[in-house]
Amino acid sequence: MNANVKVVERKCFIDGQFVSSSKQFTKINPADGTVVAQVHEADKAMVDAAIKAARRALHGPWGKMSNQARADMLRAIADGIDKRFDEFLAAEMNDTGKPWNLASHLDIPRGAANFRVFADAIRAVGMDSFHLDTPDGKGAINYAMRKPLGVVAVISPWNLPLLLSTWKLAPAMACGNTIVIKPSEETPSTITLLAEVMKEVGVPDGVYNVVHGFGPNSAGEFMTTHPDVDGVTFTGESATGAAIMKAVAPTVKPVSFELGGKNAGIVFADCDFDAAVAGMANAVFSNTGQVCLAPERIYVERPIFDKFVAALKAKAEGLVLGWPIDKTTTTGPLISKEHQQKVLSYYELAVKEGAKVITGGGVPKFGDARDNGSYVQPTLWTGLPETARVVKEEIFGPCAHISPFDTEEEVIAKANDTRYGLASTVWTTNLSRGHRVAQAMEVGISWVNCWFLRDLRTPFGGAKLSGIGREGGMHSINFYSEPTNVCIKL
Ligand code: NAD
Ligand code: 6OD
Repeated sequence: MNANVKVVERKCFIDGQFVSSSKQFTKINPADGTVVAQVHEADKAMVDAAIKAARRALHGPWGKMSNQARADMLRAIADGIDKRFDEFLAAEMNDTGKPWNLASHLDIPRGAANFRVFADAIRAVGMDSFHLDTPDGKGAINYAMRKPLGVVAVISPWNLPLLLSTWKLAPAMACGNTIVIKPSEETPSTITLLAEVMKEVGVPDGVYNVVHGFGPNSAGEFMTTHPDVDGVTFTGESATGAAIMKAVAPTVKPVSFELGGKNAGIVFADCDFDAAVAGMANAVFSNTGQVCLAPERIYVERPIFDKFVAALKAKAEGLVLGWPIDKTTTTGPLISKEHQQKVLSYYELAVKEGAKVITGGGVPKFGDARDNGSYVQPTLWTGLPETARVVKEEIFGPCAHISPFDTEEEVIAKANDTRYGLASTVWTTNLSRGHRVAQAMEVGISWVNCWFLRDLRTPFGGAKLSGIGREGGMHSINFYSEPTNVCIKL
């Protein structure tokens, strides 16, 4: 019932070659608990070799290539992903248990689109130029040029593996950097397949290196503490971001961090009700709730509260928890047994904290191999105070707590009463209120009457514990380049 039952080897990719390691770990398909891959874990020497290869490549043909030529190569990579679409799709589904519907419409197409967007962006960039008046009246001209940051370490999470890795790889490569990437230990496959594409389209050896492994005392830490890495771009948990910040401090590397969230969804009584219910159901349950942008806190204006809770409950109960390959499946498993245990611990905590369980709260029973997987029931609660841990902490599962509110001021204060600041989604047909509330959110991304609608040129990132810096369009180009000013006395 899986997309591909063969156990594959996922090797590291260093200086244009696939490299084995004597130390390996297994990757489990979370839909049924079967082994899908043997992954070669990079030791310290392999990480060092990858960083050295990246350093050499920086000064090779890649470093001398025009922006136009690099943009063409990025487009060729995008075409290469498209050509092997089914292979990428099967690999992503086997690693994550994502439903076919989601991976084929979001993860793999965005993997290719990220390269095309930054191929365009690098062709469109300009730089500052200033004329300076000088006492001799002759003046000076200043112009800034962009150089690559250098060797960039990319560390990515498991929830949208190809999408989120290429979201960083593409702009970094567009700017002429060389890469050492460590995908999550849970999702080694698509980033390894991408190495084959890089080779096929002629990306020079050493430009793209893949090291597999974990965080502490493994490839992640070896990369972040390495003195010859010039910048770290990371997506993952806020606590991991804090650990990486400490690790990079002695060598003063710039960081770009996209971290966790505890996002608010706000539904006003004047909303388009059906659109709001459908939109919020998608936002809460898509990718089994494993989206950093998902609203785990929903606030609904009191006059429509009961009706909204009933309608969202019906949506949750209409989800199809199935095999990833089945095209009718809407909801797959969580990424792992470990994550399933974490989410279930919050399901228990919610009850202990006094929640009313509107739907779900446990593990579904299938009577087949999916019972060995990591599924949980889509779950909704009401009745918790704002101080409850379930309302404060990121759960990263298919669940949300729903509270009523009475005034705009009240809901803005509640939505912002969190240490996170990633995203929000507001539902209203009142144009002024839409702007007002969206602007009042202390977040990096504020949606009105939509969620996860992306224009890849716009700034993306989080406030507070949700991140440092912004990526997207010029924001990415700015992070991945080192501007150098040239001043010429006339
Ligand atoms: P994670 O932080 O556990 O792991 C992310 C990556 O960091 C993995 O590759 C992991 O091996 C590595 N890592 C772990 N410890 C490390 C260390 N000490 N040094 C170096 N590398 C280390 O996150 P996850 O569980 O893979 O992903 C889920 C989290 O990511 C959630 O908190 C979610 O909100 C967040 N996320 C944020 C965004 C965003 O854009 N803001 C996007 C997706 C996911
Ligand atoms: O769409 C993107 O570019 C992006 N970074 C999405 C992040 C989703 C978090 O899970």
